[in-house]
Amino acid sequence: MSTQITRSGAETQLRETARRAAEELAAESEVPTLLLCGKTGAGKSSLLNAMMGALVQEIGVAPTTEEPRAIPFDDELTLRAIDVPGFGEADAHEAHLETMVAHLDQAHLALVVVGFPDRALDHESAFLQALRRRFGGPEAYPVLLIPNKIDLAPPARDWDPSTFQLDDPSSNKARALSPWLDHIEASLCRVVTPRAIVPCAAGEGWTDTAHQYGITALQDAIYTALPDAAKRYFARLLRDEAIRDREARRIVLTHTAAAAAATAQPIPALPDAVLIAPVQVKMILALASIYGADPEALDPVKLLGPVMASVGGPMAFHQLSKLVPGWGSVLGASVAGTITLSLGEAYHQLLKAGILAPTTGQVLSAFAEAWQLRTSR
Ligand SMILES: Nc1nc2c(ncn2[C@@H]2O[C@H](COP(=O)(O)OP(=O)(O)OP(=O)(O)O)[C@@H](O)[C@H]2O)c(=O)[nH]1
Ligand SMILES: [Mg+2]
Repeated sequence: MSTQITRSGAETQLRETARRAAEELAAESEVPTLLLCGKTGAGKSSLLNAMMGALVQEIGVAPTTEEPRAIPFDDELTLRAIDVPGFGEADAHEAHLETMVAHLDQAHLALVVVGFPDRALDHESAFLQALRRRFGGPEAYPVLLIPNKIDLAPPARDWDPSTFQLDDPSSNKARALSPWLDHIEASLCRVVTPRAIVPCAAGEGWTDTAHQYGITALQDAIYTALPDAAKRYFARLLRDEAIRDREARRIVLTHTAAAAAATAQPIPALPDAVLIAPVQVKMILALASIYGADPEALDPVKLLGPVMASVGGPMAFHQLSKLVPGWGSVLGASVAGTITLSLGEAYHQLLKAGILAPTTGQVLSAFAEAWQLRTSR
């Protein structure tokens, strides 16, 4: 076997590895889908808009269709929200309940929204009972409970979300909310254990950020409750730095574990760097996609060339191997893991800085920094 890999041969191989990784990523990815549940006027559409920071659903408009609708987000990306109009309307409740439960399979989680000061929760409770019957145990299906419109608790005029604290006993509003929140919990949590209870104020419109409360906590709770397959897409969609950081960390750790596993049993005659390269390629493409880069449209040589010693050139190889003893031959699981971890952290920092196609020099210095931080601990 020739050890002399030509540069163009390496590029072709890298493109092929990247193409396969992009295909795998696309196949593993799911569009986040939320089932919205709650009476008309509870603020379902308002919460969705506040969370997305955009008008994705009309507010305060009487439902025009009895069919559940999936709501696209923008031309390129979609957040699917299944909104079943007519929840809790006396004459049609049974039929709606069935429709909603039938749609739970298509959704990743259900949001149950209750608007202050609603205390009549029989329909919400019936929905959760039906959900529980359909899926078994009290925690079998992810549910988020959203007490909304907390700004309306008396004194309604006294609303400053930047200083408001739900557990402040000296706040009249917090004292007025407490029995209402307890009532929601007592009525609904004994049916299903929600993944989180997130008190919110959606404001009077999605641009009314000065009066919103709990929206970041809502984004966070949804991210946490989504299955892994939908998390990356959600992080890309939200454009929220904290959630993107969380997702980047998740991606880097998952691939670090995969790289360590790939090298745990050395395969004779195959340098470990060859074994972990596909894992690293996939990790970097996944990271790039959080920041809006489409893995299929990226030029993998530009993005990944700098880390692949054979493509990045002898200089890159030399500098990397100075940092990483044994690079290119046998690495061992912990070194392979640390290389992958450092590489992931390096690319994450570059992507955060808006660098989608870094130069060899940029990757090397970001990698060196991450590597030194990791190995000096
Ligand atoms: N003060 C206040 N008003 C809110 C809040 N959330 C929603 N609203 C208002 O309540 C009304 C109903 O909100 P929507 O978001 O349309 O309620 P919905 O649950 O989507 O209602 P349907 O689509 O009819 O099922 C609108 O006038 C909103 O501006 C909130 O947190 N505080
Ligand atoms: Mg609505």
